[in-house]
Amino acid sequence: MRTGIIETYRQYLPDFADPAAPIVSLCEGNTPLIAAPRLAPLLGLPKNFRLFIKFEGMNPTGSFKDRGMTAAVSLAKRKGMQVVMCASTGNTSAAAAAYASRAEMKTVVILPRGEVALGKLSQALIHGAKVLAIGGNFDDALTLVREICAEYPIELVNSVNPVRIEGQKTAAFEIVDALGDAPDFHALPVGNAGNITAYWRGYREFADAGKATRRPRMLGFQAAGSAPLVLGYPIEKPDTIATAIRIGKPASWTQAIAARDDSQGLIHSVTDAQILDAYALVARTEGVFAEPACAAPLAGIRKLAEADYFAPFADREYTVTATLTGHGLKDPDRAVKTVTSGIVEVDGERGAILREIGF
Ligand code: AN7
Repeated sequence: MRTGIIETYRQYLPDFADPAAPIVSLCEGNTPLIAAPRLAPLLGLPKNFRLFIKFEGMNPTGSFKDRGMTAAVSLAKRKGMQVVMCASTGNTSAAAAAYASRAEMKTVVILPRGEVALGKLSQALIHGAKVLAIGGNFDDALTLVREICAEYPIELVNSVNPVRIEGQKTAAFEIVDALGDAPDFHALPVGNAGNITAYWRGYREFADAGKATRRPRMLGFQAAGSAPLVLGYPIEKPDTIATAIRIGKPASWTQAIAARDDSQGLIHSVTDAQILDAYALVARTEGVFAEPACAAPLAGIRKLAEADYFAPFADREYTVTATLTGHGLKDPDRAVKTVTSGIVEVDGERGAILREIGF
């Protein structure tokens, strides 16, 4: 039975050591680790590499944010807070609104106007959040949220709230539990950089606990028009079709660089065209529909493979895991726009249909 990440991993979550303290959960986590044997060679991975997709779109609100939000909202409730607030490119707002509703709390979300995928917006609205759309971008929204939460009794539930990272590290635990060890490489999209921070912590903790014999190289990928960690300076006007990761000043900058360097990994960028290619490819070859930002790590693996990055690792079988952070249904417009073959209008009779499908 699904119990949610806090109950499953309580012994590794010091904030939740007391089993009597109530938690707010939607049975998040326990997401599938899906083998991707058809996609792996198409991305150019060598034959001795196995690729797995950690599909975080299978969480209750359709993204990895639920892991952090069960933790953040549980603590806010325990503290007696009545309102939670976040800036968001969409997924954080959906998760905050869902968990806060369950906790009988109010949610205020600040979004970049016109830049949030419809699925995410619909979630925040149906859960009853107060949705405020500003003219600025995500970074501007986060600055406002930080200022307001510092002065008023409102719980900030962005990943600058440390318990969010604690919740999100459980995804790395699940991967180790599923594989029996840590992978050799872990690829994921990077926006505000909370998740790469969380995974690295999770992998380190499970290695320290003796649950894994190794720690993976962390491979982070940003969109080219929105790649401050790659360029080494903040971006004032980040731009990419992957709206989830359109972030120019990542809050967890230092931690992301530490994860990269301590793991002997890298943070690279991929173009929107490469992202869209990988987005369609994983859907067609493996049946996994993830939102565009999630394709960044797949596009990144392909780019690395083309540059022979994996070639030196030839002495044994290697495992790569890639987190696909959110569900494709979050952004259906993008899917419809991406597929140029589109819909064929046909007369509603056998002959016309058979002609169209070549029988
Ligand atoms: C699908 O919802 O920042 O590097 O406000 O929605 O931990 O920020 C979302 C980020 C990757 C980047 N994939 O993760 C928000 C928000 C998806 C995302 C990221 C996000 P971080």
